[in-house]
Amino acid sequence: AAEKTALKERIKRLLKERKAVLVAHYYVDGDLQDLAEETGGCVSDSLEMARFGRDHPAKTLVVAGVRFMGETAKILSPEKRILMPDLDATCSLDLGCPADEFSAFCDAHPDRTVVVYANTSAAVKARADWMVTSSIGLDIVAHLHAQGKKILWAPDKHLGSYIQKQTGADMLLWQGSCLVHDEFKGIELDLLKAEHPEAKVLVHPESPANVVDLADVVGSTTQLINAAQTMGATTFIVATDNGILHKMRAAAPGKHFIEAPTAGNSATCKSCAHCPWMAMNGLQNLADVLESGSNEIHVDPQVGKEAVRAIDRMLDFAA
Ligand code: CIZ
Ligand code: SF4
Repeated sequence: AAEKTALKERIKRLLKERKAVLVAHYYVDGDLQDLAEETGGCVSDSLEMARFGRDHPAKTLVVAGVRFMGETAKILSPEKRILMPDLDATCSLDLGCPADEFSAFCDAHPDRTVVVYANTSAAVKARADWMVTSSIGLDIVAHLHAQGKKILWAPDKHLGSYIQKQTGADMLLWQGSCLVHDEFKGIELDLLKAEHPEAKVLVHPESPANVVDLADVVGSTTQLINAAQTMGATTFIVATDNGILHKMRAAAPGKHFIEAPTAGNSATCKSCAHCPWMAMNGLQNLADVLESGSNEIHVDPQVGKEAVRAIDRMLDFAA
């Protein structure tokens, strides 16, 4: 504990010395989320992290999250230095959608409007017409559908089919998935609900359809935290990365949160419902990159220029 406190103090000192600001995702270790808040940075979803970083005067951003979040920050703030605690922290959605294969898929369907999820590489975003996050994807697809557009969607198949069902849009889906959310199980969740009939079920739409079907609220991380805070219920079953419970408990003190069941259990699965790449962010490697200035994120400027169009379209739509 003393060691932890010392590390936190060192990070606070280094952030000041380096004139850097820390932005952290809801899925990273609670200590990092607290540090981001205590030091004037932000804890949020992938989009808000990038937007906060862009609008903050600091010349150096430290992104505690996964690689696509660092890249999106760089795309929105090409003049800033973006550092990450571990450059190997990636995402199964990003890994499962390599830019060359994706580009060939788009070439094969030139009549479709290309909509990609935030959880993709800069090169994939550069090939897209629109980038969306889980909080606004549904509205944007509904808007495009109303204009008679046919959609090519990538990479998350569960989020894609959820949006397809809700909007009735013609969507061709890339078959990617999140290795955390894909593990949530509908039958087990139904049993757990029966044990807690008073509980409300909060589900992130990267989860399989039979899990989404049992939800009281389907939404992005920010939307699920808001639901926990504002809904009258006192017990919630949560189907998303369990890193989010840190913020939910702080936002809704006195309420009770239960993790939704996954394929494994705590005896067989060390990282059930927790992203192994988010877990690569820690106090030690955060302090180290601040000290050394290493682990900088680079995005090819031309790729960044192309990718920013898809992101700005979404931001303009949201405004
Ligand atoms: O699952 C993720 O990685 C999410 C929800 C990212 C985000 O948009 O904040
Ligand atoms: Fe990717 Fe899933 Fe990890 Fe989010 S939780 S970074 S979607 S693998």
